Amino acid sequence: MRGAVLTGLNEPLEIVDDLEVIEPRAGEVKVKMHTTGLCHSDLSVINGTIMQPMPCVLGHEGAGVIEAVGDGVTDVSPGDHVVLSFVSQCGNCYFCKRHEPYLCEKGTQAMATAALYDGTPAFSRGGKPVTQMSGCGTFAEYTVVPAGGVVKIDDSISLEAAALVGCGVTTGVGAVLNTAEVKPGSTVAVIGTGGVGLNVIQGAVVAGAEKIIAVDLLDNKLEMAKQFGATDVVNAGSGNPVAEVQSLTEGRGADYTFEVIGMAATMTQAYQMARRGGTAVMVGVPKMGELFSVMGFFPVYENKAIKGCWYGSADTRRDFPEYLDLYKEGKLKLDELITREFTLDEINDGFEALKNGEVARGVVRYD
Ligand code: PAD
Ligand code: ZN
Repeated sequence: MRGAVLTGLNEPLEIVDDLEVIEPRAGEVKVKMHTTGLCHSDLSVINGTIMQPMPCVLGHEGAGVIEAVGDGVTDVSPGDHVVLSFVSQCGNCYFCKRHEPYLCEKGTQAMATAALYDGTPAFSRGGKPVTQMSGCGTFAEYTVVPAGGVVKIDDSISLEAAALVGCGVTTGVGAVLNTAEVKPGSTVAVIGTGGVGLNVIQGAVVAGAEKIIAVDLLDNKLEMAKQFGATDVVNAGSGNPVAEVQSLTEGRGADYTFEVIGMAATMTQAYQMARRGGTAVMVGVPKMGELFSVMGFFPVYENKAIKGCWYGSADTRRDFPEYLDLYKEGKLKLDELITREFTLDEINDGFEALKNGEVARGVVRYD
């Protein structure tokens, strides 16, 4: 079958047609991929910001149809439409039992090793293992994942729109509703309004935020931000974005701020843009080893919280259907997030478009 494989850092993905995938074993499912989104985290694996063992089939945001299930799988059956979760839920570990399945021990191990629960990946080429990003590997026509790594969805929902729920939507909307628990009437500032940041903005609209300030370097992204609900925009390239957010909030700073880029400098800005008693949420994934600085005095004196946000603090079984209901009700814009569609052969062009800031989300369709 066909797939896109990363064979070396900063190399274009290699489009291959000799990729093999195992049949699902006990507790695993095989998915025929329909659509996959191109997320900045994939780009971060390509450039070494996020480490995954290579060769690796990238892709962690996708939707498709169950092709086969292994022994003991009862939640889904062949023909079911599913969204893949980039942290699978085992249901049994310390975190799953405490309703923090986004931290699932087995799911986290699968993510770190880019493999299934037994440590081996589903893919191979010429008899040699090929890993699967985040335990998913959605840049292939078929993938095999743990049963707790898929969530069944309503057949009537477009699989293109549903694919985005696998990462960008769940991370962005969840950062607002689950991680920060933004209160109605609040002021929110979002630094970085790409595929994930736009979902923070629309999450803030759902939460009833009154003022939503979008901060980005690109005017086209700030235009998109307005379409997704930003009430004010700040171009970070022209002036001091912290001062601009302060002046838009009577000098106080925002109640909640979100860093959605993954850079130390903007993490510090997110901290500084939050008001006393406010909350700064870190969503972007910085390069390992990068430090961000906040003077020790301030979180104390300002009674300010710094929160990390992994996968929108999601319970995918609860949140995927909820976000798709909001989409059906017209409260979440998913179709509008897809700026361009690419074929698998064009996937490297898709990443160029993401790098250049041309797209909110690009997607690859497999039909
Ligand atoms: P994206 O490339 O679509 O968006 C990033 C945006 O940041 C773009 O619009 C840029 O123009 C903008 N930007 C860049 N530099 C600056 C700056 N200095 N000031 C203001 N704006 C700037 O990426 P994305 O939305 O797909 O992903 C964003 C980050 O979120 C990235 O680090 C990704 O790895 C991370 C992510 N985290 C999780 C999680 O679970 N925490 C999940 C998914 C993605
Ligand atoms: Zn992602």
